[in-house]
Amino acid sequence: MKKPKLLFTSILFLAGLILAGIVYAAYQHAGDADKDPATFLNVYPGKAGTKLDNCALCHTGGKETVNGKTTTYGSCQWCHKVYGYNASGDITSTLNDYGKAYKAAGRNEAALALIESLDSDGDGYSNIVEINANRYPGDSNDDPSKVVAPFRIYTKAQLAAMPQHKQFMLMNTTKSGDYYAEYSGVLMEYLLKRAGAAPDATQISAFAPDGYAQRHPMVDSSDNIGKSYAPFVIGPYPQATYFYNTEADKAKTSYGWCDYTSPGNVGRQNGDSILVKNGLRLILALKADGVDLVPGVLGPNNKLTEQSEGPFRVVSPQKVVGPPDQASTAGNQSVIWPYSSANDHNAGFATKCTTIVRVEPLPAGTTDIDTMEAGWGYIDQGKLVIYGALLGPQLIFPADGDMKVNWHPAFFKWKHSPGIERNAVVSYKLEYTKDAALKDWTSVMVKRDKKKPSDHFDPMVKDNIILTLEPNTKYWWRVTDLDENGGTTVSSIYSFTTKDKPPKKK
Ligand SMILES: [Ca+2]
Ligand SMILES: [Ca+2]
Ligand SMILES: [Ca+2]
Repeated sequence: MKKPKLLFTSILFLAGLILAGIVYAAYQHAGDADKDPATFLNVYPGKAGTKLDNCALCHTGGKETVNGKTTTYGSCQWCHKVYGYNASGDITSTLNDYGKAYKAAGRNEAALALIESLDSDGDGYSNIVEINANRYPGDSNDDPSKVVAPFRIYTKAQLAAMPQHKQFMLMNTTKSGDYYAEYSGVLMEYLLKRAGAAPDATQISAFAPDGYAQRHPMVDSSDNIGKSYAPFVIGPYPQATYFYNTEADKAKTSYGWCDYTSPGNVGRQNGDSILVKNGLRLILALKADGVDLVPGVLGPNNKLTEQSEGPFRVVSPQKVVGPPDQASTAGNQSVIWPYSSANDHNAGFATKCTTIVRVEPLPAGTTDIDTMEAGWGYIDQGKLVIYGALLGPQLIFPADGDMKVNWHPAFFKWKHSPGIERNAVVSYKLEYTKDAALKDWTSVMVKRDKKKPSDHFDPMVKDNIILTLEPNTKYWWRVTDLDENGGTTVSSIYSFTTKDKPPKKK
């Protein structure tokens, strides 16, 4: 699919703020919110599809503490909380310092030029320097000195080769119509482990190229309910009950709201328990009812067409088990299962056309990948990016803090990142420095030598390298890998000190 020119313009910015529904609200919006991203792209056409072409350019995330637990929200969710789906809140309170400067300068193309020389977020880099470097001018934690966070890329074939989990389940929407289906794919918990997600990661966010984003805490908690609820990654959801009623059945009544045509419905009766091997889980679905998910296609109104949700969709079961409820927009609510905002509309948390999974928090000194990389092209190519808190190569020798290390020759050894097969590494970059400020690195590229796969000194076989250093000197070192899909991760930084020169023999 070709990316429509104005796609991001019309969808990403302030996505979903204006509409009344929760389900897929981020896929659609209207009115004033379209104006500002168009203005930005008129002045900076080269920024279309970059990470700056997003709500986060002008809007901030936020934190909320409830019962002593602080939850952090991305810019989309924060706007939803503060501004509300009915636009009743104060939108200006969600603006970051760049957004405020733009508003104060007149909120037009001239305003953007006027504020170029300012350093709105006070991080030491002017707005235009940050924009040129694809760094957020309204986020002091993002600046041109940051490097792109570690990432892995998975192809559909690789995902399909992982253990597949099947679950027959209800997809309860707010207003689009409900259905039962058997979704199958990779457990998100398993996928993150395979990608080498850091053990201290707290949550992930799933992104679609139209700007829809949904966060998922790694573990559930008792206060993960109500307005701030988000489906969790690790462990099973409650066993579900099958709800059937002829009144709800689209095939039986003119005002029915649930599609019971999936083959998995056959033989089930109202009130039956739905048994799922290994339990209902948060999955990255590849198939529904055994058929590959239809890759995302935008309709004429810039919304995903009804049936397109693939090639990958994060699918979240209900945490609060309940029946399919009537659409919120239906006039007739005198039905067996009327709409209730208290019901778990799990389909609304299930990110259609997921191309990016961010593992949070981002490691210190890193910044978001550029979303253009993982945009609509990734839908067409069937690729998924996982980035953020991923473990890189594991350094072995010299160990951190080692003293009296041989320098002539110096021997380095490491192990491939736990997020990758050893033979999927294309090259390593080993860097070392004497600079305690960790700025002036010397790098050595280490490539697989296919002609000499058994060479003792081939670091692709041994994951090691031998260099000559200086005596009695403190060094720092790190290793960055590059995998066959173009993904890259970096190790921790270790330090060591070389031994003295031996005394001269007489
Ligand atoms: Ca700045
Ligand atoms: Ca900045
Ligand atoms: Ca419903």
